[in-house]
Amino acid sequence: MGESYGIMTGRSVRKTKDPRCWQLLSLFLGIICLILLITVIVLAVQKKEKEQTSTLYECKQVSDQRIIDLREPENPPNFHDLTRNEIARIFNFMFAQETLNITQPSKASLGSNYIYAMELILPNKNDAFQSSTTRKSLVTVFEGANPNPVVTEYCVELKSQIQFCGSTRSITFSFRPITIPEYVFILDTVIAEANKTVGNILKESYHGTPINCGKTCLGVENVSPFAAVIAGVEGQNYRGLWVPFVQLMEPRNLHPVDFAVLATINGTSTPKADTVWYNGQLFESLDDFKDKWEKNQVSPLKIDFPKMPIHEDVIKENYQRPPIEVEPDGKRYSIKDQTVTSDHWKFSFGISPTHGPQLYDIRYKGNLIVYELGLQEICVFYSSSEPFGRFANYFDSVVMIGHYMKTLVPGIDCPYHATFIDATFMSETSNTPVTNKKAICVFEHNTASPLRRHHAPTETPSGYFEGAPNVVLVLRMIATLVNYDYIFEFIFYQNGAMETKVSASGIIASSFKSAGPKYGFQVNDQAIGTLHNHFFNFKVDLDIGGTQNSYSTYNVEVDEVPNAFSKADSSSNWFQEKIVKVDYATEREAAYMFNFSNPKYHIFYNENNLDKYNNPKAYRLLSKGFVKKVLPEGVGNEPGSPWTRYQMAVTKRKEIEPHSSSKFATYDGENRTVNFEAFIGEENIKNEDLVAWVTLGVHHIPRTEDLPIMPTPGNDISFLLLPFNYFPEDPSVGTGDNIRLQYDNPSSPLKIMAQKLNDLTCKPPKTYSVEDLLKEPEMFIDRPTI
Ligand SMILES: [Cu+2]
Repeated sequence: MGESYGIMTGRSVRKTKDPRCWQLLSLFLGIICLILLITVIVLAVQKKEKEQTSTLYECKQVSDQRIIDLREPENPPNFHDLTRNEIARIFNFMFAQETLNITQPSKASLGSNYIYAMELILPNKNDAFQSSTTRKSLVTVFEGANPNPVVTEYCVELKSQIQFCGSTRSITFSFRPITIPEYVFILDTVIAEANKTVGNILKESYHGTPINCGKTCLGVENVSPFAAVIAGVEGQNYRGLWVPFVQLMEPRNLHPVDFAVLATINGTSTPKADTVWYNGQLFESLDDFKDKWEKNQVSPLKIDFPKMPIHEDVIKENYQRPPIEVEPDGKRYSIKDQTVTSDHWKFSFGISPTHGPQLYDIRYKGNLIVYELGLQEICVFYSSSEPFGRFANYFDSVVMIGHYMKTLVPGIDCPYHATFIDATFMSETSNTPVTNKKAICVFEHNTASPLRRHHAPTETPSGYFEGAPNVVLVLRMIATLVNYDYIFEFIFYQNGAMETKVSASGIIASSFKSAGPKYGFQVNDQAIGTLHNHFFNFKVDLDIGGTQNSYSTYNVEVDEVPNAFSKADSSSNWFQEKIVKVDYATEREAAYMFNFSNPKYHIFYNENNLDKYNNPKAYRLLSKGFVKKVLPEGVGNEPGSPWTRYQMAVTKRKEIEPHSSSKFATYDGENRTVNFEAFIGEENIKNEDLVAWVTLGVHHIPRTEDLPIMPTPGNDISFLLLPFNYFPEDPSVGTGDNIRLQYDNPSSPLKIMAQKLNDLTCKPPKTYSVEDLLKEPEMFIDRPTI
């Protein structure tokens, strides 16, 4: 039974097993089919993707002639900034001079001898194009440890055996620019004394204290230098600094509290808290303020501590990214040894620690146009009813403009595809060279508007359209000078024109609202944005058709001619315009003050360099930033910037007049280190090597929309250098970016004449600058030190 059962069972099992087996087999085959199907789909998708990606290849550098080599050269060319190696050599050399008794930066104080700055000395122009010129550096040393403290400037020659060159120059100690050890010393002293003497008054008035303050702190911002000549104490080795207090809440500049202390230093003495200002009242000292407060002789001021501003969140959930630019065939320029070369332009660039951006040897298609083009100074004079706003007359070289060319953020400051270049300089706070990463950027930019275009369907024999996109080459750097950010850019157009442009952004300065409507509009609960001006001076050493240049203007004047064609009155006159060429013989004649009544073109040319029609082959200087200075000449700090008196001055180039301003301009009112007015003499300027000193400016009445951070539209000024009868026709007419559509005759098909149509069929290369931003974000903003 068991067996039969077994058999039966077996059979019955076999019988009952068979359908399961088929089921399993079907399932197995089904799975196999499914896997095969999936495999076929995956392969098909992959094939399709492969087909797609095979057409979307990565954009590649087409020309192997382009080189981007950002390494510091071992033997730098003449215009190259001091290299790390050179700065290190100068440090070693200076520290080895035992008689100079130079202190290490970490131990430097006002009373010690320490190196403040190192700057490249440009070779004489006659020697500049020789490769064997010895490089030189100006080394500024503050000699506070000397019995008679002084600032000394040394010339150091960077031969294989480094040595001093030429004579030294001594500058009155009190003329020195603002230095970090001194600045920290002053602020620490003022803050400590104010906290000790009137800390309780400050707490009662402003709901904050300068020390041990938690989240309600008072600090200082926008100090105003106060020179001996303004204080009426000339010859006393005096330096003053108005130190206004603010509530430390973003943006601190816009939380003034109408309390300031005038700190003074005589020689190398300890800073002293001098005059005090509180709520419109002046006091002789902090003690005087305290006494009068306790005697109820002070009108108290109550200001709530501000809250952190919250800006409305305007980012949508389905936010779409803005357009970006790509270089479909790679970079169309090279950079090596701080020299940029494109198909049209070649120039060298650098950063002067004192003066900021500098360009040299600017050539268009091999023609030298400008030997040297550089910022000289930035002046900003404020107006207010309170002393620290009133005396806020800034000469920005006082803080060394070049040192504040900070890291540029890709996608904001420069496009992602830009080439970013480091800047190296010597800092008073370090005995090794300091590098500001990505301080300069170079890029090509398609402005997306025509460089030229014309639509001519009725032209004989062939109707045509012709045009070219306006693609420019740009070099840019941005200086953050305390509250302001100045964007400097040099724009090179394909048609031989170049533009020097400054745009302003950053945070406006302010006075407490009681400063009154005469000086500005109230922009938040406690501040008025104070009226001020911005002036920029540029040196432009033009060499148009050689160094021997002349300056003329083509004035546009009224032309009254007879109208013999009038049937009514044949003796009547017709009025139109005419060109009157005016030549300028001397520097004084050429000092230009803008006048709307006399429109004119400013022309630089070589009198012996004429075209076949006898036109001088010239360049025209066109300013889009001439501004009238309204302050009177010769009073206050005005004589420190005589270049603001002229929209342009043209002088004979002299090696002894390298700059229109100096880092001593803030405090040297007693005896100017650079006297620009003296540059403008009776010297002949016909057939001479000429320099145009160009002043751009704006008057700024702040508005609420300048908060929280000033937008750039409307805050940009520039000047252009434009070829004017220099070339026989637009020299960019043959540019590869040109497009011409043409019918050879009325019945022929339309021809498209273009090098390459710019439809993007390749995948843009990954922009390394984005990767930097993600990998090393701290490169782009200094970590707070406190
Ligand atoms: Cu401004």
